[in-house]
Amino acid sequence: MKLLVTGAAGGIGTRMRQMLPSIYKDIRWSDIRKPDDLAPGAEFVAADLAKMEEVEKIVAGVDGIAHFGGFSVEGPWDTILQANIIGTYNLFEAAYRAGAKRVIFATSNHAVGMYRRDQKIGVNVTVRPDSRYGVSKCFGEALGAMYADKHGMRVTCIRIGNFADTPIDKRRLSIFLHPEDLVQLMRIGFEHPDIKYEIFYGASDNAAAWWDNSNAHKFGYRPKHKAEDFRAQALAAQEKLPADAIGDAYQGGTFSSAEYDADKRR
Ligand code: 15L
Repeated sequence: MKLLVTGAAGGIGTRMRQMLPSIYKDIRWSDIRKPDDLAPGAEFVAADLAKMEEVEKIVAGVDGIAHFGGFSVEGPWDTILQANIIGTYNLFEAAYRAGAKRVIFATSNHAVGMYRRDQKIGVNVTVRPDSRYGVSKCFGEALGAMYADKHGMRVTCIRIGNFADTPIDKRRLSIFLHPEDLVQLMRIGFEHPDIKYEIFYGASDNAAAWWDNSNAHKFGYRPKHKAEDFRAQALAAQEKLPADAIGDAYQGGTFSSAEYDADKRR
């Protein structure tokens, strides 16, 4: 199986460059610029996701794609439009034309960030994005559904919580995702014979979870890491953060409270 991983220079991509080569032997890495710490001999092809002709080059000959590329936080509309809307469209469309069989789309908790923290949600709820970034992730999930349902691509959307070695504050006790657990979810996306179109929450075994991740469990996901092991240090870090009435009420945290003016306008 030849794989393409986009976003190779980003936080997740950098960690994946350390972890995936022991599992998958033939990986092409891509990003807009070559990472300085690329392993000797690793295959790298640069591409601007907003340019279809460049995306066509990176997908050529691959069987599976993990799409971590794009803009990974809230940003101005044009940045989100180019990197995440046009970029994700180019990625799926080029993958389809090139005959790639499987795509793992790194979506985000911010696709559902306007659910309140006292709500437990599964993968069948209406999306409630908390930002333009979150909207772009909903767009990517919808695009994935279309390529799966109409064109038979096997698509796995992983709504990533917070990718880190430990949960860094109170909110992250609910959404922490250890790198090893992400790799486990990716292996399901690349290898499970029954994947057609699935959404999984990218979360470890978190006692304070806001998400019902039974769909991932149905496909064999057994996370090894637990946010609770770090509760004391996460709460100590939280003490140093400013209170945020809206951000602390909604799942998306500061993504939910930034630019929030609903109460003033109603
Ligand atoms: C995300 O989607 C971002 O890519 C990441 O930088 C974090 O902000 C994360 O969500 C989070 O919600 O903690």
